[in-house]
Amino acid sequence: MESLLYPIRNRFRDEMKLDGLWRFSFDREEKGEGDGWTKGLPKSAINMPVPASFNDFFTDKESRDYCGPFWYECDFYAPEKQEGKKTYIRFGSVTHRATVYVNGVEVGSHEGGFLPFVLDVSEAVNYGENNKLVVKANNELDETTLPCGNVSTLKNGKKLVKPYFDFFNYAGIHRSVWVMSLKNEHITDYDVVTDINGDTAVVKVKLVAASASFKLKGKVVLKDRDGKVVADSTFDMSDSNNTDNTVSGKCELTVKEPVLWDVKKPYLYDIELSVIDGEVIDSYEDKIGIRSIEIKGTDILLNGKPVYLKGFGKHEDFDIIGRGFNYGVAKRDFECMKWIGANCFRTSHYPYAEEWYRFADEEGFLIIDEVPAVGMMRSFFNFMDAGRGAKYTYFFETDTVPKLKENHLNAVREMIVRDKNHPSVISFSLFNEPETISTFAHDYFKDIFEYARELDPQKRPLTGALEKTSAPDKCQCYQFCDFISLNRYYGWYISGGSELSDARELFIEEMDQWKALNLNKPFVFTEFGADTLATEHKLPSVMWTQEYQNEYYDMNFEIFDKYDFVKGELTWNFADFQTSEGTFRVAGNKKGVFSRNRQPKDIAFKLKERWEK
Ligand code: EVA
Repeated sequence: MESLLYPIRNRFRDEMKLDGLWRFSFDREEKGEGDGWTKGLPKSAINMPVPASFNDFFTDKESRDYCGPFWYECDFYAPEKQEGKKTYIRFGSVTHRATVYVNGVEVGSHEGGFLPFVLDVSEAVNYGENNKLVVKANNELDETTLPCGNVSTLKNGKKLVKPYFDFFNYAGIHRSVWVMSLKNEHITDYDVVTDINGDTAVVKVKLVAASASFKLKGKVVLKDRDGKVVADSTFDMSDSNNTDNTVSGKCELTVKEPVLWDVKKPYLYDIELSVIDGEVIDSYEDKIGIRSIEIKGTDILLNGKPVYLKGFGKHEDFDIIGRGFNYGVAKRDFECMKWIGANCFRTSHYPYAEEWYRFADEEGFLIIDEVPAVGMMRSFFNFMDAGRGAKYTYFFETDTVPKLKENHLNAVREMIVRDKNHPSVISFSLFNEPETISTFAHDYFKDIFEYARELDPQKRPLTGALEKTSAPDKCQCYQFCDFISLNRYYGWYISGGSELSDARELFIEEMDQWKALNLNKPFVFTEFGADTLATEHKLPSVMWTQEYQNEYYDMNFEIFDKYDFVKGELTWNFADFQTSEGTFRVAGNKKGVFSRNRQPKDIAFKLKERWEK
């Protein structure tokens, strides 16, 4: 795998963002290749902003709901001085898959729409000239893709994507694109693990470089916020990994009286990593936090102290730009989360743009980082079917499973490699609401969890979000989780409105069953919420009004507070968001505590009061 390190610029490294206005064509007849689009798009191509989803720019349904292949193109200049070095193109994400061409030469492809990929284009680039970059993307879903879904064909022949999940299937180049120039021998990765012992911390670093030479030395320097060196080490890079032509080395740095990274007190150290062959030949700079995260009994311990998670399940979702990353939106979201007294969010239902994690490191937020394993149940409304006790076909019992699992393992690997060094990331979530009651599901997830455990150098707690069918007496997968994550809608999908008192009893019944299992693990509510129209008020309340959202939350809080093993509440959702259309969605999902344009509903003030206590 190529290096997933976030691009930076320094004495040895160059990067250029290709964000801006690209050219774009739908490929309705799937004739792009035949017509030579790999060398450049036809004159009829239109303008398209990057990063963004293409969907909501259009004023016609056919374009918004387009399903199939679509193409992007831009030009970039490769300076002569970069010749002889390595040139890479790095995509933050292309949803859901992409094949990339430089000057007509295919340079690689990637499956999965929520994680970065990096392609070596050194041989395809013309230095001292303009180069044509073409991307063929595709947004179709099936039961092997992450997330899962399928494609149906209308009587008029048009394809329509059918997600098995409750968010709009936005597509496009959603995150920044970079051209990077690196030296032939360069740093490809590093891991950092911090052990805290009284007033000393040991920072263990593993450094990996693309090189065939065992003579390289590695060097790590750690500086505090004022730029003062607090520890450094020089070491041999003598471990080789022949399968990917890298060498690596390790060191341990002792930091006396470290300032720990903590919630809302996010102290970050500068880390400078170098490789030396007589002289420094490459270096990489980043920021790290010294902190510990562990589960002890029913507690989640951050730096040895219990922490209660308060916050949200979110989406990357905004007006017009869809799922495209935008710093302004992220900034507003962090300001809203700070204002309300939250300390945590789950990247439901996919890993977000890397800038979110860098932001959270700086702002002192905790992240449950989720892989795009959503829709692993053959039901479009699993959140409702579950409440009705509907029966599912076993999802993990078909011949599509090996491919699905391969995609799932790949996404887990890419997510952990990308996000492992962020102090903000306190857990990896490996699924959202799959079928978990069959032995097939058990065997499937056993392997997924084992793989993630082995990969994460920090051995963070692992979890997965369970819906109602994954009941205490039926679920075969909760034991893989270090803390149990429940998505529950008592009072919404189950006994809503005037039946709220029944919902309360049913909720208690289920919680008592979990309690009786004596799992000695923390429980976190990773979803609970009620659809609420920001325009609606009614006394007495009915469902969908702001008054009902308040009553619903009051009932849920009463239950959470009753069970001392409940160690977190992440509401569904931070903000209203776009979904597929249907009789159950009023131009989207309205369970937001904030509206889609990030203004508070009444419930926001109740949460603020509770969370600030
Ligand atoms: C809901 N319920 O019904 C949410 C979905 C979410 O948006 C779930 O995990 O159980 C899902 O995706 O509003």
